[in-house]
Amino acid sequence: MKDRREVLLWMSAGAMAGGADLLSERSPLSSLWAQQKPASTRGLPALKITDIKTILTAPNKIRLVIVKVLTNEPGLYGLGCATFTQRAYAVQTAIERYLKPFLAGRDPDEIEDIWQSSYVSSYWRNGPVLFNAMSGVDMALWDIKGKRANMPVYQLLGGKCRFAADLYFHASGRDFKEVEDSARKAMDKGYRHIRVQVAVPDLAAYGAGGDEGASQDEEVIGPTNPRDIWEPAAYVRLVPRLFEYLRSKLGDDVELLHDVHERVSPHQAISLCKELERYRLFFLEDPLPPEENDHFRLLRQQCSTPLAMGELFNTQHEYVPLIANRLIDYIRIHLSQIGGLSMARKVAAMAEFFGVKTAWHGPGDCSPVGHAAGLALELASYNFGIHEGYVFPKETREVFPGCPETKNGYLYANESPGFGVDIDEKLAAKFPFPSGRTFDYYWGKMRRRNGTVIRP
Ligand code: GCO
Ligand code: MG
Repeated sequence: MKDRREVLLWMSAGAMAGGADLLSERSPLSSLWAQQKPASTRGLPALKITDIKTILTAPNKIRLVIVKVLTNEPGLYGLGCATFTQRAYAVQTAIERYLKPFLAGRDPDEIEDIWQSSYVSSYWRNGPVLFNAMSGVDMALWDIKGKRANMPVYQLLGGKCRFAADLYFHASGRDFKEVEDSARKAMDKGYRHIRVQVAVPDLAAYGAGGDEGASQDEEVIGPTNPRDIWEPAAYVRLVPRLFEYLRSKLGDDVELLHDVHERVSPHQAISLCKELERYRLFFLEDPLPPEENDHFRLLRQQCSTPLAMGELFNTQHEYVPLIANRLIDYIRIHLSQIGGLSMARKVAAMAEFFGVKTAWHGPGDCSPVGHAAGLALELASYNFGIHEGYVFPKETREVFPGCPETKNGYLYANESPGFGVDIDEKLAAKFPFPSGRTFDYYWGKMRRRNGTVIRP
């Protein structure tokens, strides 16, 4: 077996090098490859990954996972975001037990190869845990490269196409008036893009400040004992009325957005998007779950409401067809969920050719490092659409010095080398994950009246 493999290797080496000369030398194959090994760094000292740390912190009361890649150059390290808040400890294990030993001693300059080799290192690949772990390392390596080059990462990606990224603000409320008031406050601060969500009376709500479906009692909830009830029909009837109200109160200039959060059937998504056409949305987000990707073709044929999709996507098999078939207007993947900046920059470049703009997912469960990585790409991408705004609380800004700044509805990059965001580890340790339950029991609990669980 060994002989056969060697013969095959010899044959391919011979073919690559022109054949006869190599084969006649009869030297061991390994030494041949060694001779061809190029010097990897010109002018810069050779670097090695010496350690990879996982930092868990929750200054905004949301579990954040940060990866710190350390090098043999004193003081040179990078930070990346690996936040999969619902399964944070699983990501920590993937980093500590698997990626850290796999990458020990590697050259941090080899970002693309580290991504590709980590990707296949588990044989079975993809998935939110492994990709978030890879993202933590990947972003940290870009941060290191920026620091080494003494440049902000957006410079490494091609330089600025714009001075800052437009942000959207989240306005939500229990009724239309509350949403309006919240939107007005944001507009007064200079926001030109507002995402609006309203609670549906008597139903559990998503992102609307009402009952978020987080019943905390110890009672066992299941199909025969449903609690946090959601019915899509009532929601689909309410949303057009919200937009009618807001357009009449706020006027036409402000850009309005909305997140369906995938909780409707394909036919409901189609009629909702058609009804909303007249209110000229900036975009409607996640009208369908990833399991129903093929329905975008029907949706697209029937309405002109701009479609944003994708925070739940993991792999290229999910988002490439939607982009390549021009079925969406905004790609909304979560950077750490697809493996980090290396993958996201390919998605951005591909999307440009199909008229699809970027609107990376940027909620509170994306750390300031994750937001800064998205921002670096946005500044350098021609087809940038919008940055999801998250108002970082004071504690988060203190734990992450250099956290990107919001002014006048824009997010500005920190102009320091790398992503320009650091972490105060001592302070981070003062905000441990919330005690008690190791994850939130929010997801997988909301049900239809008849007990059927809802896909959020
Ligand atoms: C958004 C999202 C989030 C997600 C959350 C899940 O558009 O910002 O839908 O709010 O629900 O990130 O953890
Ligand atoms: Mg969303």
